[in-house]
Amino acid sequence: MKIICFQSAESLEQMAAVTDSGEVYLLHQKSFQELMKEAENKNETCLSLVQQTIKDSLPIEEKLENLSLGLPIKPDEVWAAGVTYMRSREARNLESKATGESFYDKVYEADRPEIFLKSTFHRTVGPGTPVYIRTDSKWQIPEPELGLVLNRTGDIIGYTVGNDMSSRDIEGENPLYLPQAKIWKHSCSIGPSIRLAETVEDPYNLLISCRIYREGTKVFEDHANTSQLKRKYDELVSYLLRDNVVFDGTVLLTGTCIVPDEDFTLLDGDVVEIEIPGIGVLRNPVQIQSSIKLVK
Ligand code: DO4
Ligand code: MG
Repeated sequence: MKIICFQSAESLEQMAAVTDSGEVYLLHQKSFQELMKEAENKNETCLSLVQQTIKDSLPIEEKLENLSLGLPIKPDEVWAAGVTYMRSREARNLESKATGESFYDKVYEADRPEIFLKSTFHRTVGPGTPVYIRTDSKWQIPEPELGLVLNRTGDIIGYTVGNDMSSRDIEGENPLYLPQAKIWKHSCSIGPSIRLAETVEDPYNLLISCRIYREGTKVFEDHANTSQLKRKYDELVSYLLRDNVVFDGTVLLTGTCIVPDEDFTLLDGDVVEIEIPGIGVLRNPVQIQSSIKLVK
């Protein structure tokens, strides 16, 4: 069972549930957080609440592929874990020109994972909306990641697809620049759906694919599997919760295992597709936000 949010004919945001056979049922809740709250108040899971809601109703006639999907959740905060896959460790060492044991080597092996604030609702986009590349970076990539949708006590309520847009030259110059290498307007994309956790058979066996198109030609493609993750999801969540305040609907991205080769950078006009079967394809055009003026 997946939860989506689409734009109705009246241009209103409409929440809906999508069954495994692809039927779409309208939900009365206005947001994913409202669904979580209602389930909690009724002492039920989101899945059982949705199943009861749709059991006596009919699916809509429109097909899922014809709906204009938006952000399935408006998270107050998106957090991200880093260097949770060997591929990420190698890529960070390369971009920072590390010699000897680096901070990246250390954090990959350490008990405490790297966890950082990635985005807020106003910086986050859903499928179809452009992700932006920075005007002051020459080396930028998408980071395809599995996202955990959490409640305020850290339970994993669902899974989504995330794009942790990143600037490799800014982070490579100095790791203290991490917030600038990670956070800017439209630097985070999530969606197209949230798959409810109970309906995911094995979250440690999810295929993640990434494709990048330039002028209609595929210029990059790679795949990874969450089985390659160095850590457990509960472990990442437990560090996020430590001495912190976490909101219902917080998204925690779990790190990337796909990094394009060093001669690749995103360009204005590219299209990024990130796919996790069972959740969907997160597709975003890439844009340089030329209206942003650099402060000299
Ligand atoms: O250390 C920087 C961030 C790494 C990251 O975002 C990732 O591994 O996905
Ligand atoms: Mg990342």
